Amino acid sequence: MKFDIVSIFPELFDAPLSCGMIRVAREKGIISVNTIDPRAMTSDGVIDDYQFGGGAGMVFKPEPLTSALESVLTKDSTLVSLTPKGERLTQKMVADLTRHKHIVLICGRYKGVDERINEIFKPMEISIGDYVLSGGEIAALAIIDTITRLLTGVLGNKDSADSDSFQTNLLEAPIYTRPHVFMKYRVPEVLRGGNHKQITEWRRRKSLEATLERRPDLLANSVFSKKDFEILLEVLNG
Ligand code: 6GU
Repeated sequence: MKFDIVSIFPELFDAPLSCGMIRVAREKGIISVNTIDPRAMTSDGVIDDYQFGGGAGMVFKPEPLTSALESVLTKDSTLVSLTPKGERLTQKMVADLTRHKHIVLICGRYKGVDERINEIFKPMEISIGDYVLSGGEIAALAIIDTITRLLTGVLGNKDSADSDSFQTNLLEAPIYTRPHVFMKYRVPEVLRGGNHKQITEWRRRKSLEATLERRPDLLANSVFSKKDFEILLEVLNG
């Protein structure tokens, strides 16, 4: 998977792309990441201007972005523009994006990019949530991170992606490691008993409880067994 990031702050990506799983994926050649600075595509260094019609906030000029995009786009590219106006990113979208070969990420700044960039290049417009970032860079990193950890050979254990919250539309059960008593707080006995059927049931119950309590909206897209319904009813009835 190849990523090209179009951003006026290429240095912002140095540390995040040099740590942990992303670093390993780059070292193994599973992903490659390149940045393109639209400012370097100008003769005067100017990449923003006032908006037609008036109003607060500057607009990302179309020419430097177009030059940057034309320098990286091929027929195999998928173009993504990071904007709070975009479709909100979900794990399903991330899973779909793993099938693409080359993803070009446009990091908007200021009030946004000149609309003609959307008209000409027709990018997928993606937002990472209902809040406003000062630019698309952190969102681009979220996309690179979420895609990369799903690519084969990145996670040590394939199961750890399969059991993720949102892959199953349920939040995960609590997890513990040694020591089994810490500041008088004990690990639930069932997890130490070695009965795998009981452990699976306990985790399922905890998942259902947590999801019902914190993210009931997710339950609309979860798949339930008859036993799950019994557990949910029990929880609802206190
Ligand atoms: Cl993709 N960009 C900006 N600027 N703010 C956001 C966002 C993107 N997603 C959520 N907030």
